[in-house]
Amino acid sequence: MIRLGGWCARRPRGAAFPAGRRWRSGGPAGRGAGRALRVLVDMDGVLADFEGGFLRKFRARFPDQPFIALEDRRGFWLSEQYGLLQPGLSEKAISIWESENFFLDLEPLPGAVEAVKQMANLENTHVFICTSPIKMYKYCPYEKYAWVEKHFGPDFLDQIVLSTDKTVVSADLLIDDRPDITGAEPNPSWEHILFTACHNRHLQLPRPGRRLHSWADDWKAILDSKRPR
Ligand code: DGP
Ligand code: MG
Repeated sequence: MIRLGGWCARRPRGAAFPAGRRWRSGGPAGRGAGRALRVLVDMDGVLADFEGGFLRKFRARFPDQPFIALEDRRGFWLSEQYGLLQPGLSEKAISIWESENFFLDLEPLPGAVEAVKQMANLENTHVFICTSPIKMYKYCPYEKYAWVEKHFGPDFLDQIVLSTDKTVVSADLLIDDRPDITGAEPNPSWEHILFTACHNRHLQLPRPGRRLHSWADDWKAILDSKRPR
């Protein structure tokens, strides 16, 4: 569901933060003291190439099984589409992302790391990586933290929000590849910007839904459209 976001607590960022801690939220300026824009950026399918990483490991582990090429992907749930392809294939698919090093080995999507680092350095902008872990928690949560540290550095670990329900997280924007983001809060504060992925590129968005087609697209204009005039 795509919704326009409302107001949420904001605080200024920048000079008041300690040197070398540029991305850290909070700081001496205090809570709610300013008008910083808060942006939630999803991880799988937006920063990390979940679909590409999955297909590569699925084909390596199950070379004799049918698979779905990225251009034929439809629907958010990979396991559902694989289950329709052949009985038992859904379980094989799930076993891929439940394996050790699956999340850690994901490649960043083109331009993602550079864009989010730039975004986090903008004035009056707070960026959080908001990601839903899988229920099989043996590797996934640890590897998501390790992935962020590897690609963004240790200071960015403070910006991680792990939540299976993103509707209860308040922000101005949520950039996410999942088309239907629902949860306990029927009116999330954020506007959902649908990040284009192989599984959602064919969908017609209900008005006034907006897309970010890739990190080469004008994400700064989307942020600016939400800033107070
Ligand atoms: P997010 O990108 O934050 O919406 O997280 C989505 C999570 O769901 C991510 O860890 C990958 C996982 N996922 C993707 N496809 C499937 C699926 O078909 N079944 C299950 N159980 N999880 C999936
Ligand atoms: Mg995602």
